[in-house]
Amino acid sequence: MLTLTHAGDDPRPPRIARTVAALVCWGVLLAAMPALHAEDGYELWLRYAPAVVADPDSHGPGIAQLVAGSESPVQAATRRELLRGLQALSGVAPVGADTVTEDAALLVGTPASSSQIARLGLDLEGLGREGYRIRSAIVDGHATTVVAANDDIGVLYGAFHLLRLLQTGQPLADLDIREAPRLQVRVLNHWDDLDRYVERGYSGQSIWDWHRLPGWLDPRYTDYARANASIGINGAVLNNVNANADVLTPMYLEKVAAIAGVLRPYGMKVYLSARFSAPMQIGGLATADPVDPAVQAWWRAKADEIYSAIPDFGGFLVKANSEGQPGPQDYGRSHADGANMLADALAPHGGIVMWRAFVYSDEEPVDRARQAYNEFVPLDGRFRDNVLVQVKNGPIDFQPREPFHPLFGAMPRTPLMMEFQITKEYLGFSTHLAYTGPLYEEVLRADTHVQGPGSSVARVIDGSLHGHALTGIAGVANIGSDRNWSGSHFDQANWYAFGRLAWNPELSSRDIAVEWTRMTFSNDAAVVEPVVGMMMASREAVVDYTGALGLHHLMGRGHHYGPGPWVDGGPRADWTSVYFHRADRNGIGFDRTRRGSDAVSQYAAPVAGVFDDVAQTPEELLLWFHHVPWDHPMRSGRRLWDELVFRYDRGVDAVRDMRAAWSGLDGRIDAGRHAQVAAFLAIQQDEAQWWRDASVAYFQSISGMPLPAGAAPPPHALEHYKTLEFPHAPGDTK
Ligand code: BDP
Repeated sequence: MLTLTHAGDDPRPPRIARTVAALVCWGVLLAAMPALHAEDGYELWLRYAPAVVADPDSHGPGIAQLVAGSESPVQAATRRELLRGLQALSGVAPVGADTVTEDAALLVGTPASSSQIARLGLDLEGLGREGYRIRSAIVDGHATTVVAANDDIGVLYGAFHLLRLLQTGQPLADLDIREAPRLQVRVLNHWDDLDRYVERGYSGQSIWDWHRLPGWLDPRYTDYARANASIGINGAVLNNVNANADVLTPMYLEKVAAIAGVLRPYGMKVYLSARFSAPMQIGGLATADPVDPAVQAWWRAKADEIYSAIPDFGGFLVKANSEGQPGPQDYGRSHADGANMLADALAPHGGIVMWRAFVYSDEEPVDRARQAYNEFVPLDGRFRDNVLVQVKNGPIDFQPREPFHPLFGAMPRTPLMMEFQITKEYLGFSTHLAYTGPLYEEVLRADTHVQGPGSSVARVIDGSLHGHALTGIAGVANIGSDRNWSGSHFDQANWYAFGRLAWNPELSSRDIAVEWTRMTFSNDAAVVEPVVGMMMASREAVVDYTGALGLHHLMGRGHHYGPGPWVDGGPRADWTSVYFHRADRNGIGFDRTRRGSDAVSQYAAPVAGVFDDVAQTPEELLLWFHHVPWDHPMRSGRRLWDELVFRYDRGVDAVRDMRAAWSGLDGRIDAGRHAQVAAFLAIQQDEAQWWRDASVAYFQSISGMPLPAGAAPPPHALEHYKTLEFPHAPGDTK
């Protein structure tokens, strides 16, 4: 007999109660036991720590029997993960079986892999390959939890969802979950070089051990794939956008194929950053002109070669004619010409091109914020169907706060994918606690108004606004060889949040923080509440102590470590801070209104109207769009200068509050992780203070205004801050 249960039914025979009681006892027992090994962050959010059962009655059935195939590599990975998770969470390994024959069973598979699932007749329509359902059901008379999908990979994603429910202490009773990703291509961009240096990386070397590949497959690659699959990330661009053509040589392609083999059972494809001039560097051609037949033939042959080694290769990511990288404009051709040439080479194999829109003129630009829009909007509709244009979240460069990029919504005939930065190049490297979930959420929810209210950036990239089938999102990875992967325990949350929002860009960053905290640290409310409170306040704290009110690009030159609001001169004006803040005796801010650079006009009329009007512009973006006098009245009643100083101080205070909250958790979090976070918070407090003092000293030297009452004068003269040097700061461009 196969029946679906409905909320309120209680089909469980008494035996189940015994199983539940046994499992709950185990759970409670294990929760009381100390961890068998020291926590070092390696296990990420997949620790599968025995759940603390606050209310045993609400815990629902445990899982006594596991019915999961292992015929395909994906099925085998799913089964392994479930066994590992269920055993660790409950202390009892579920009994494996071919069909459901007991209560408290877990049945996972597709209608093709399991006749019991086929007979359930679950509606799997519209779920695609990657979607899934999780359903409480009676299968052949037995109370069962079913994870079903159209394809093995959907089952794997569903299995991770189920494990997440268990890890976060949620009941397994009366489940009826239906999930499918809103975006198709959900990839990490590794800015990793072939010598294992990571550009803007703060967590050690690249995880790709190129020299030892393909002979040595570091088990870390499998754990990387597991972690990504658990949040639905389905691809990785293995090498830096500032690309070395060598990765396309046979020697490296063999290594790439080996990585692809490890990632494949977890639903991940590999992609490569392609250097546009590769036909010259490794192909012996005299040109890389995209209309040259020999160049086109070279790329076609290269694509054929790649696909013969990696049949499911994802495609190319390209940074062209940007910051000195070669590109089609070197030959008088457009970005579309370049992208289409590569797209044509990949199309027969089903590959895609992700062509970056992070471009700004080699000449002295009028306003760097306008450059990408000016170059790309005229190309709308001219890209092949297998091209995604990859746009950074804001018009400058991953700053702690930017308005959404004006390209979103402005290219209706071209699928645009989002590029977020997970590595914290501009938010304190890996020592500052800054949860980027709220930053991502703010951008995704921003309303472009291009088709009236409700035209969110999320709806631009998920294809629903303009009817695109191909959709995607990329995150610049913060992953390295550090034992804890991301350089700090809290930076793992940014990888996690990226994946969850890539799956569903309308999730709330707070909910994601709660989930992550429960899995990473503890289900204890006395931990969850303060930790989530810290996380949710943390990004705004960074904005405050590095430069609030829409200030941007104020960091040290080159390495981007610490404050540098005085940075001027050098090769180009738009690589300086003074270009962006435009502070002088009379005021501060970049006039991007219609009276200024007119960047506001790149937004749809209702948005442009708001940004053009100093009275309507949100104060968080005031100095992004307006140059205003130092005594400009603010909503707080303070004048601008006083408000700025107030915000610098507020940022430092927020870090102090985070430290206090964290020290209150001493004893509730394992000693190793607690100590490292505490030490990093101390670094953050010092550096927040440094940012504040240096910035206040600098801006005061320009404004000539007295410090507001109660504000402490910077302990050093401005000159002191200006002379600090950091010659070996990590992650700098080589
Ligand atoms: C900037 C980084 C630089 C990257 C560039 C990019 O400083 O290292 O190469 O972005 O995205 O933020 O291409």
